[in-house]
Amino acid sequence: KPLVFSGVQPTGNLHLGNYLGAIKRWVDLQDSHDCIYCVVDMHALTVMPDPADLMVSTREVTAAFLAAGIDPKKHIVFNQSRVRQHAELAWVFNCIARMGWLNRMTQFKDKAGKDRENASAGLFVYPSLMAADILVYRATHVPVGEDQKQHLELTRDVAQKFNNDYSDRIASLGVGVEMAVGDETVSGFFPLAEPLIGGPATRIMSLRDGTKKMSKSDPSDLSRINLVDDADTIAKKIRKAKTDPEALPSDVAGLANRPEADNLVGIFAALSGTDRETVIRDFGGRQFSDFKPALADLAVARLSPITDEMRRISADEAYVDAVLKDGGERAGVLAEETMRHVRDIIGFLQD
Ligand code: AQP
Repeated sequence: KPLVFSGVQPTGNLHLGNYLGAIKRWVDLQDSHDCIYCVVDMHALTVMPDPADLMVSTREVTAAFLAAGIDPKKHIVFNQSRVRQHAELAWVFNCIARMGWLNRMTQFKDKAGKDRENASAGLFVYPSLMAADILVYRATHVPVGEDQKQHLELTRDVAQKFNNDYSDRIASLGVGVEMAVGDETVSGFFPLAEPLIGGPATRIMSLRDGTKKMSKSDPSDLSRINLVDDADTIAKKIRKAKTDPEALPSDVAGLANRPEADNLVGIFAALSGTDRETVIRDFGGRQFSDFKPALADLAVARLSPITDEMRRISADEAYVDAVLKDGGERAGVLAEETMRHVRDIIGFLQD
């Protein structure tokens, strides 16, 4: 079975973008794949959260995974810092990745802002750690939102450079696997992991500005629907969502250059498990005053059971901690298996 890895940072309230772009799709992959889902607390450290907040968020994100339907017995759910091999492999990858590659990362540019000199070095090398998260399990598929595409490309570049730089060692130790690269079949140690980016919700936008992605760090709470919002709050945020004055178009082509309309239609499609075409077939020509209440009802119907379940699970701290501990132990075994090979390949002496 192909192996899936993905993660979410415990840096605040999870929102509809995290749910539709990532977590909901993780749930769908459970039957067909072996999955490792991670609360990436080491990534969260790049913005130095308050320690108490980090602990609360780590448990909350775990509760969201479980409430959304991820089965921690069949699959692995854990917090990243428990498995030290992520940090170990990230160091190796810091020595593989080139400054020029990291300099091109748009997420670093966005998050560091103008004051680059003051950004943490951790924020700069974030993509090396992300590559390590995936490759320490030699995962082949990574379901993420569109915003992570560039980081996934860097992960493939790191894997490819490692495979090339150490090709002789990989061959002499006999630890390579055959993989397809374009039309060729090549041998390498790390797979070139594929991003799974698809469906109507790859990039959910802010409810206040259809050109900005919905994000945890947006100062306006009205810009996002949080997974912990109650029904009234969800309905209010959708009612207040920015729109243009036109009715919905009669075909999807009419959504071009109408980012707010496109976003709300995409959210409806993702929540109802359909596509933009179906939503436009049902609502084309209707005013937002008709569409928004239908969207609010749908969002409440889909999210409320998850929110309730999240609250129930969060209240049982001992259970959440036990899930993370068990997942961490199982992940640690897999990660150590990879790292023993990596240490041999690069020439580190070990027992
Ligand atoms: N708006 C979005 N639409 C679709 N997918 C999204 N994701 C995030 N925002 C959207 C996906 O959610 C997963 C986890 O993201 P993360 O929390 O690890 O990182 P992030 O992208 O930094 O999340 P935020 O909410 O946008 O946080 P800030 O405000 O800190 O930047 C990823 O798969 C991501 O693609």
